Amino acid sequence: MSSSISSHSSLSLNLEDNGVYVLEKRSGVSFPSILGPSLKLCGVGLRKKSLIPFISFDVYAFGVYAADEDIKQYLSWKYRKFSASKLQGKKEFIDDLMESDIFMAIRLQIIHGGLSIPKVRNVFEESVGSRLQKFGGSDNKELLQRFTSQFRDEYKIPCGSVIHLLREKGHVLHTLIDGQEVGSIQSKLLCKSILDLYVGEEVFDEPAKEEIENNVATYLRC
Ligand code: DAO
Ligand code: DAO
Repeated sequence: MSSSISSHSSLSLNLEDNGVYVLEKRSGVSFPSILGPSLKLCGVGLRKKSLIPFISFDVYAFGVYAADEDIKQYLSWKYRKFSASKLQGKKEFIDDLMESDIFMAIRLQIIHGGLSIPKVRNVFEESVGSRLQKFGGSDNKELLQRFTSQFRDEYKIPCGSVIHLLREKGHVLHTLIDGQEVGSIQSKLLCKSILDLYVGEEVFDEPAKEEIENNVATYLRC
């Protein structure tokens, strides 16, 4: 994939916020309500990881963002006639959000100290890998490999590190660690698989998903 400059590219590396924050209460992490000129916060949540039954720890807090203009452009014609409560849990609506060419971002802030990259890679071989399989079938080893190989062993993600996963126009997934781009991959399947972890059928944080659905439904109209 060439690194052609899309209309959002220069902005993605300059994700300034507007100074208004939303608190993820359980972790105490706050998220800017706006990222760059077009991304609006849709919801915040917590990613936990269980080690053994009943014992889990918090890995990162996350915020899900979307460009409200894109939501209007791609989803309004089909869904604006439904109330937010009608859209809650509607699978087709979520599928369209995940599959349309809507500029979106996930911002992760690491809470758990001492995550080593090899450990992290193993964990998302499981999480992202299972979604690639779910949506794309068994033949996606190469794509998973391309995604995970962006994260080199020598990278450090101490507590407080901020990671952005940006889905830009054309289903290009850019990954930034503390503001530095570490790679980009053009794949609709990969973008959908990542979003599915936060807004799909079996998510890390169910109340966060409801909040996201609700806000996306609001952005359809205003
Ligand atoms: O610390 O021993 C441990 C367990 C490590 C679990 C790693 C979970 C990583 C989850 C993905 C993080 C993506 C930034
Ligand atoms: O939480 O299991 C999960 C999936 C996380 C999605 C991928 C996050 C990528 C973060 C890379 C940081 C490692 C250097």
